[in-house]
Amino acid sequence: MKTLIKNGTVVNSTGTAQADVLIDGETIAAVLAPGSSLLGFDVENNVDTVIDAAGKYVIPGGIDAHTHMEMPFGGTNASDTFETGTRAAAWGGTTSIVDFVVQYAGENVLDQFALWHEKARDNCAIDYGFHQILSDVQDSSLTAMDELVKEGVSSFKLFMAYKGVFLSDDGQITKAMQRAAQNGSMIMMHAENGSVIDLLVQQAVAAGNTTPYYHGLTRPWQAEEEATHRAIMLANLTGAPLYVVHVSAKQAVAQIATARDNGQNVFGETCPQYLYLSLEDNLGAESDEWGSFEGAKWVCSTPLRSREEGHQHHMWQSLRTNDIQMVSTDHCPFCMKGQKDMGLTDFSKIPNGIGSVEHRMDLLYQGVVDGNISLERWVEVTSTTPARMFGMYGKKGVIQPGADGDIVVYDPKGHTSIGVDKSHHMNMDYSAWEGYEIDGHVDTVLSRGKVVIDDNQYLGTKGDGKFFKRGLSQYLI
Ligand code: DUC
Ligand code: ZN
Ligand code: ZN
Repeated sequence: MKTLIKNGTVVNSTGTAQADVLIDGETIAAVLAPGSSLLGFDVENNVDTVIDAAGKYVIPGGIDAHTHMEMPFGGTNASDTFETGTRAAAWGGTTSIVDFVVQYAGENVLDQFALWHEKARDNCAIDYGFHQILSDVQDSSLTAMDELVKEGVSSFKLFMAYKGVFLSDDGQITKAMQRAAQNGSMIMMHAENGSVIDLLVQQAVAAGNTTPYYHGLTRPWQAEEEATHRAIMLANLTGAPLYVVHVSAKQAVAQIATARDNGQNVFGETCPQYLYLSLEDNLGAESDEWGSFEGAKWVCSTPLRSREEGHQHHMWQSLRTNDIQMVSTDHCPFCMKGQKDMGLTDFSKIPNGIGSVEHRMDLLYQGVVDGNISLERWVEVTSTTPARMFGMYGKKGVIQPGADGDIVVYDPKGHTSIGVDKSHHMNMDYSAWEGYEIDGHVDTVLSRGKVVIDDNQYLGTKGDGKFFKRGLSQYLI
């Protein structure tokens, strides 16, 4: 099967050019000068399919490097399965995800890795890889880290919060970091001071402050800044590279920027919710059927931050200046009915998470329209950097010969209205992005050369997506 995408504007993170893209089977064969002829050979009349991308952007498929499909968490499971979540991702122009294998205390890391393969295999609409969560860091977990690197899992997430669920203490973190420094893998950190948060939560609930708004108030920016600083110091001590996930506080960004300025291998990720949404959303609206509990729709950790304090503006700026390197979603969806409502009388029982896997490319493109980032930076933070950060670049994250045919044809003159009755394919009974209007549209999506979305139709099949083995981060020397 040969496909030609002609007349489009090809946008890579390195620049933009008018070019035609030839895909042979699953792989990009050539990027051609417009007109589709190669050494006098007429390409257009020798392919099976021609996609006319005139007036549209042709970009590498999005890579969401932080998702939690069907994750057991908060007394329930994230509501998107690998099947529903990856299909929704495809709808939104994301052609790869990196999800997290979970190891809770006492569990065996390699057993969990096998279990997650079972969950994902033959179910995904797009390609997928895995990071590994470590909670207690047993001796067997350290040897498993070496094994997993060989299996293409080259990044390990640790938590400084969620005591009794995920939390690793500083000694355990240091041990895992020492191993990462030896085997070249990346340490990913959920950086919030869990003990402080647990105390503030207990005090709030005891005082009768039980609405979702208190979720944000009991996870203050100081708890994020302190943990970010501590993680950076432990990484400095051990020599491990550090990737701080879901950064939401401007003070945490400053810690990351300082470490980078000092030459340390420290990287920061933010998410669309920290660019657009705010703590005030956790107040909910009395006009909503859920009243103030509506605020539960936006309960996630790290929490949304106060708009008055300017975190959102600062986060866009940090993306522009590369103090923050990339944008993932932390896609961890829960329905209001039967899941979020477990915390109706106590915010601490609301499962933490927001679903955005479908909308990340659009929401970040709106940042281009609004003048917050350039077109090339859009591609960089949503595709190229995730590919390089997590050892996929060359096959993913770029339109060049030899890369996988993961391509999105994006229409800057199109429009996307987000909401449960509009564009919404995630398995959730609400949208955290209800009412958002995007000045652009995902027209066509190819996953390894196969058209999976076209003209507002899903044309793929579950199982199209394959597991990919990742190499070490391409940001490290
Ligand atoms: N934060 C969330 O909001 N959900 C899943 C885990 C996490 O760290
Ligand atoms: Zn986290
Ligand atoms: Zn997460």
